[in-house]
Amino acid sequence: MLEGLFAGYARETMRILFHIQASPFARRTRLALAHKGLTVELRDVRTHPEYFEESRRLSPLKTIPVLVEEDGRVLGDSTAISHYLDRAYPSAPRLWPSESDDAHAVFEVTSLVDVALERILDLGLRYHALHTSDAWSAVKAETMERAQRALDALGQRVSALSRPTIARSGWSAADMWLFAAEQWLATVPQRAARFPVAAQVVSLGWRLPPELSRWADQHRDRPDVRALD
Ligand SMILES: N[C@@H](CCC(=O)N[C@@H](CS)C(=O)NCC(=O)O)C(=O)O
Repeated sequence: MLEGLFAGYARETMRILFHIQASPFARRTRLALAHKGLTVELRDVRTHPEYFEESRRLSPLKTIPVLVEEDGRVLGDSTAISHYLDRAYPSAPRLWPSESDDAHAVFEVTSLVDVALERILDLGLRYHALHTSDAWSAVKAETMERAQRALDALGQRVSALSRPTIARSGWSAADMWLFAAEQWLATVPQRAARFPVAAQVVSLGWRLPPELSRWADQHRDRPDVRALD
């Protein structure tokens, strides 16, 4: 059944992840692979244009990350990759908890992270060329209101925690998603001077709740987190 999910790719012996060093989607996928104890050859599509072309050819999604498994099968989208990894490597620690309370918390947090990131990336990158349109300020206000509401809700969720992780069972996809998002949002202003696209993202006017950074502080020294840089 899994075959239908993958495009064919010449057999490789090493698992490959096409990534972008600063991408929160790629970074959370690297955390997911580390949690599963899986090694991967990293191919940065920003520093190597040939890898960019290859990733575009391999996945119709046209986004990063893209995983190429050891048997050559290809899968894009960080969330799809993480669900696949839990099923393909069931004896390794789970990314997505199965117990109901943990599952509820994890699915809520990951969907809030994605609403915030995707709204901000859509306006800051994909549709920013429309910023001179008469409709821009209304679309931007409505979209950013959604993103900010998601960020604020995440701030409330982590403030209510009595432990460092979202799930009682420990480090999970929710922590990976939230940690990578916090890191990206916290550091994008530093990149704004060098990268116009980062400046566009900053110009949207979102606010990173300080509770999120305090929550992330507890995890910055994890070996898998430190290995990202
Ligand atoms: N839902 C996707 C989103 C991935 C995504 O948007 N990646 C960005 C890099 S941060 C990208 O590839 N952007 C290029 C584009 O959209 O053309 C995932 O979780 O992997």
